[in-house]
Amino acid sequence: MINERMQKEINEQINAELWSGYLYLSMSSWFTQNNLPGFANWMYVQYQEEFTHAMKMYRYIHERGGVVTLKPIAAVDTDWKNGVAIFEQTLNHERKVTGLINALMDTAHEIRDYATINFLNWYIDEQVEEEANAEELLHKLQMIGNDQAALYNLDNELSTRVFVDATLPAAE
Ligand code: OFO
Repeated sequence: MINERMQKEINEQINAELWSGYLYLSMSSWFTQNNLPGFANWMYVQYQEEFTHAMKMYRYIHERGGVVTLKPIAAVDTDWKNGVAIFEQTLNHERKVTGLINALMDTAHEIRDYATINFLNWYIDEQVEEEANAEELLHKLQMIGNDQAALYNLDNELSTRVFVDATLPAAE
C-alpha cells in the first residue's frame, strides 16, 4: 500500500504531466497555424510523451493499491511571439518539472519509500533528456535568427520525429 502523502504528491504530478502535455499541444497548434509543420510534429510528439509520463504514474499508484485522483487541467497559453519564445518557455517549464520530480524524490527519501525512489529514477533520467532537447532546439532557433532557408531545413528535420512510448517495456 502506498503512503498517503506520497500518493497525494504523485497525483499532483499526474496533473502537472497532463498540464505539460496540454501546453505542448497548444504549442503544436501554434506551429501548425504558423506554417511550421515539422515543429508542430515535434511538439505533438512531446504532448504524447507527457501523457505517457502521467500514465506511468497512474499505473504505479494502482500497482501500489492506491487511488488515482484526476483534477482539472489549468488553461495554457495559446499565443507566442515566435519559436524562440516557445522554446524559452519549454526549457523553463522543463526546469520547473525537474524541480517537481526532485521534490517527489525528497519525499520518497524522507519516508523511506524505496519502491517509489526506484520508480522515480526513470523520471530523473528523463528530465536530463527533456532539458537537453529543449535547450538544443532553443539554441538552434537563436542561431537561425531570420534565416528562412535554415528554418525551413530545421522544420523538415523535425518532421521526422516519431512517438515511441518509452514508459512501456520494449516487448509491449
Ligand atoms: Fe516534459 O517531462 Fe514529463 O516528466
